[in-house]
Amino acid sequence: MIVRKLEELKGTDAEFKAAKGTWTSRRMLLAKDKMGFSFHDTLIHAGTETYIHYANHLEAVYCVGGKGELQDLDNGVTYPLYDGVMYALNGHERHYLRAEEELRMICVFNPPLTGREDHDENGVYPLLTEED
Ligand code: 9YT
Repeated sequence: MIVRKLEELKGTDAEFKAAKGTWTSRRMLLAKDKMGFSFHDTLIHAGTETYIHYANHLEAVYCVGGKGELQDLDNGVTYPLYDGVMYALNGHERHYLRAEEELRMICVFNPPLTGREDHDENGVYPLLTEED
């Protein structure tokens, strides 16, 4: 069994801040844990906009705090985000995340992240494995 506490991840490599500064991901389970998915507690910082395209991953996200919106660029629909809203990117949809107030998002990725991934200029995470 694996038990981890958010307070213990703070200040370690598992607390990953995006180069663009719009989000911070506390990566609680990673590829090395051999669960088949990774599990993150992510903060999308207030007043930011992030363009994302997970071309190589599936992601489900559950908002547990804050206020913002998700814009699906593939169908043009914008969804409000607040505590209790879940979305799953089952079609690699290009999207924007906008945070009016800091959003707290619980995320899972398949395949699992290794912990070093950040968005490139196209909003994509590279497909890394533990061997990379
Ligand atoms: C919800 C979302 O995609 N936020 C960007 C960061 C990502 N979830 C991560 O790496 O934790």
